Amino acid sequence: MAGIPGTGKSTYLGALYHVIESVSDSPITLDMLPALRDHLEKLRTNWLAVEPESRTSSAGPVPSELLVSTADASFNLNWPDLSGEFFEEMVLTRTIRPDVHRLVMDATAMMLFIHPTKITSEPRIDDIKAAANALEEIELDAEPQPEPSESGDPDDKAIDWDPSMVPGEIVAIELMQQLMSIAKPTKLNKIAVIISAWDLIPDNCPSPKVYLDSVLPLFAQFLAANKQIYSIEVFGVSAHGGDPIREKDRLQQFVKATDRISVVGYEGVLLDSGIVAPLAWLLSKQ
Ligand SMILES: Nc1nc2c(ncn2[C@@H]2O[C@H](COP(=O)(O)OP(=O)(O)OP(=O)(O)O)[C@@H](O)[C@H]2O)c(=O)[nH]1
Ligand SMILES: [Mg+2]
Repeated sequence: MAGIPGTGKSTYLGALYHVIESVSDSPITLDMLPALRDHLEKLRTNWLAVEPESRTSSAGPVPSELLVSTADASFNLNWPDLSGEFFEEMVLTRTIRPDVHRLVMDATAMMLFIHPTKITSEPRIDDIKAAANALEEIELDAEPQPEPSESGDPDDKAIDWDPSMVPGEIVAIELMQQLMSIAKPTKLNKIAVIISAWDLIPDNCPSPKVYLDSVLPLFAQFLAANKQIYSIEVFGVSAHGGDPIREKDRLQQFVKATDRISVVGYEGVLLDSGIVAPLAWLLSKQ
């Protein structure tokens, strides 16, 4: 699982662990309780209680190994929970920790997480041009104004560029590009893009396809270009089923916690297999 901080990686893992461990008719089930499972149990407990997850420690990858079965095969998944800070560091400083580098190099499949609130809508070049033209017309009509003084007024100062100002869409592309350049092309085959907190997406955006085309068009083009090399699928995932702070009471009232999960495919179709759908696709032969 890759994604900058707060993109929903740990919440997804907590809900997934609960489903594969305890839902008997799940399309993917856990074969054996993992030897190291304290972290997974904590994630599951928080998810069941609708507690927002705290940031995953940046001390190092939190290991977890999941022995799972689908209808026709068994898999041993090396699935560490990784702090988003590792990925943020990759984008901002172009450096990667050796242990994370090794994990990416050996990855056969990947989930890339994007959280809607981490995407700031940036003005397009067309919008800036239109605004500049409108401003020019106003200035031509207006009385001549004195040149702005070099008074030291902070409003007059240009803001220095800082890597943290990079828009969310560019961060997602840059991160994916770096991960693809590190991963062994002979190993990495499938990439699931997860738009997390899908419950936050307004109703007028019916599918991840529409969301990508309207909010992340450059990222959508980047995915389309890379579909010649990798098998890529996009999912909208609501692991909590709503805002874990504002809607906590409503979410806690579900008799079956798994009923609050909803997962949609690229075209917006609600997927019956729910939280396991992205993993089931990654493990499938198609
Ligand atoms: N509305 C809503 N919020 C969600 C959902 N899933 C996760 N969140 C929120 O998204 C935020 C980030 O979730 P985490 O799972 O901690 O994200 P992370 O990617 O593991 O973050 P790091 O550990 O810092 O890398 C938290 O405030 C969650 O409560 C969801 O389905 N709906
Ligand atoms: Mg986390």
